[in-house]
Amino acid sequence: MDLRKICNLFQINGEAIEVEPYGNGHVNDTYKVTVKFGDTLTHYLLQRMNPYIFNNIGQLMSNIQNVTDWLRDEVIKEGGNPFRDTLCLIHTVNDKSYAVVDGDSYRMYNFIENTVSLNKPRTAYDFSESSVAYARFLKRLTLFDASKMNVVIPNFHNTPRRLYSLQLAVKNDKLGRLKSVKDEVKWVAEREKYAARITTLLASHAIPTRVTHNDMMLNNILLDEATGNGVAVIDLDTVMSGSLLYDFGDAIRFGCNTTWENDPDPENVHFNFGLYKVYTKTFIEEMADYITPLEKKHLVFGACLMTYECGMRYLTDYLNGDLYFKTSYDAENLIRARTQFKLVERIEEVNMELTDWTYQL
Ligand code: ADP
Ligand code: GN1
Ligand code: MG
Repeated sequence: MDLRKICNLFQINGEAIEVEPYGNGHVNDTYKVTVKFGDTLTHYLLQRMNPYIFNNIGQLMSNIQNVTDWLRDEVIKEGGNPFRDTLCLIHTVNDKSYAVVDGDSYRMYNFIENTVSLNKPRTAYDFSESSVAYARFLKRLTLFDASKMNVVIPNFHNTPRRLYSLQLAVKNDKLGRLKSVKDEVKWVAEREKYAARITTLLASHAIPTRVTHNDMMLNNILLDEATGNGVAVIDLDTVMSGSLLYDFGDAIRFGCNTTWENDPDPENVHFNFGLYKVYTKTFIEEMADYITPLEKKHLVFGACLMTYECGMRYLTDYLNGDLYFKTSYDAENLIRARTQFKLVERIEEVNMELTDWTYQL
């Protein structure tokens, strides 16, 4: 169906005249929509949700509705702009939070203008502002009742379960790809001791379970295009209960890698210590009244674990036939896994120094 017709199912003010693919997420199909009303052009953001990943769209959208409503109220209380500082769902003309067309589910958001979603920080300030925006997001959700949330992707950051999924993919070897990844599988097994460390801390209540984002990469934060100031946290599909170590870890995994996730030469992967320091200093300042000493002690480990887990997920998907992550060529998931594993090694090299530095903040 013509995507413009889908847009017209939503409460947009005018007629959709242009729909163009937008952004470079790995999961949903995202479009920037231009709507005309008289001489006025307005933009919206349309997304087709990934049906392979999200198999209960009703539950997913109930989460997004609850979280965006809550964030809007918090932004208003702070005197902010609820149409810029957070995502707002645009309902359908039948007042539903999403539309189903030919079996596909679509949602629409306000388009947050004059912002950028970056795969690499342009400056250290960008990265520091992404830390401010994330800390603000966490603080706004402190009193949000996590029991209202549906578990949209069970065991999302349950690393022992991720390890089990990899072992299953190895056992099944559906596409006969195992022979080319024997070294990587061995590498993962050698670090098995990492897997349960955070889940154990959470289960024993040694660290708090919080409402977290669970996909806190730099490109899921919109920064003001001109000033670099943090504007809004986006991509709320995975907001669920978790540990801030997962979010912090993902932010560092993504932002402190000196090369691209799909760089075919893992030797290009280095850990950017300078950016780590900038992000962490800001985060700890912003979270001073919230973060516990044990969380602080495990921040570097969080980065190591999230990188280990993400590499494992790419490797699993490679063995399963690239069903989860969008890929543009055959070996892309394997290449991504290799860059993640190299980054783990780089973090391991500076782990002690980094942990001491962080804990002294
Ligand atoms: P995915 O889950 O596929 O990563 P995202 O929700 O992160 O999808 O959206 C993909 C991209 O679209 C983002 O990286 C960002 O560039 C852009 N984007 C998403 N929501 C908005 C918005 N409300 N306003 C402006 N740009 C947005
Ligand atoms: C996916 O949707 P996107 O591109 O923000 C994935 C994350 C991974 C990331 C790796 C729902 O994030 O968990 O860390 O790719 N999101 C989901 O690049 O699985
Ligand atoms: Mg995204």
